[in-house]
Amino acid sequence: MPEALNLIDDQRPAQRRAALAILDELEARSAFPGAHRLGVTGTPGAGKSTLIDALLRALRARGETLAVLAVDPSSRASGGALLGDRVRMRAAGEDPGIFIRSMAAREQLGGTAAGAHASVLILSCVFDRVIVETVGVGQSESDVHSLVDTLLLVANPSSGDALQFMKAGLLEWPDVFAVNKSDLGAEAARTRSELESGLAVGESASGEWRRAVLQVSARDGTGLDALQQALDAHRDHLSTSETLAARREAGRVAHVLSALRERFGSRGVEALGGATGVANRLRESGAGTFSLAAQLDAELDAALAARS
Ligand SMILES: Nc1nc2c(ncn2[C@@H]2O[C@H](COP(=O)(O)OP(=O)(O)O)[C@@H](O)[C@H]2O)c(=O)[nH]1
Ligand SMILES: [Mg+2]
Repeated sequence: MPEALNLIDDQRPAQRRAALAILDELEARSAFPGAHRLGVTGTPGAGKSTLIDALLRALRARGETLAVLAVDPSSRASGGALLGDRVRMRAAGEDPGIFIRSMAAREQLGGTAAGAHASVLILSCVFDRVIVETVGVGQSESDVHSLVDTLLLVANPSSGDALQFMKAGLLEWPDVFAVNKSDLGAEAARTRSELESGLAVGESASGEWRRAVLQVSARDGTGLDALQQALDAHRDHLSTSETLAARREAGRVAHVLSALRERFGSRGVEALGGATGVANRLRESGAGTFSLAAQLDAELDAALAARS
């Protein structure tokens, strides 16, 4: 597993081509719907890692195998927060049914999105559920949304948090909301109703899935059963309504777009006809996401070279 994940970091041309071929193959062959891809986002300190640890224990006890990809936007694979995540996710222990890996986001989410996208693909071929933990900092919400089937937002029990999400326009992305640390008292209930009223405004955008705000405590286990049920219910909702395939497809397009945008800016993306153009190319070429991204990259390179 670590070898497969390392392959995608290898930038040498031959290795890169081999990696792309492997990823396309995995993508083409992986069972649908396959692993549940769950994103967990929220402000630093909201309790994402602690909550994931609690979920790992509960889901593992049900017989599931799980992988966690912790994406840290502030560091380039330095120690700090990532080490903290390891410490807080103790459930792993020596259990081969649980795999935890950290990656630095500057090179990944919103940076080289390919890394996160490829990692999720590889892990979802092996584990029943893949959990992506990422700090919520504006833009990354839509990035992580395009990586996963279900996005969980973990909030602190504080009005400040709720307000900040609303101001930043972040409420449109998550599918399930959890106000954590309800063991700390009444503030959690207030934050919950604030979030609920914020959601009511954007309700139509979320289609038929009714987004719920749950109150949980990763520390004492309050609300964790309900949270698990909500996460599974969302996944079931997606699978039965056929929106899962559409969401995965949109995720592939988003991956190609962010890879291109990173190198060529939005101008480059426009030259290819924007999101619609890329979606059409994906459909018409029948190519895998990873090799198509590389191919379009080369096309834009050639176009630029021809112009200069
Ligand atoms: N009281 C209380 N503290 C919590 C709870 N969940 C997490 N914490 C604490 O909040 C701090 C941040 O938790 P962490 O999981 O690292 O947050 P992350 O940055 O969102 O991953 C730690 O000190 C945790 O022990 C909870 O349910 N109740
Ligand atoms: Mg964390």
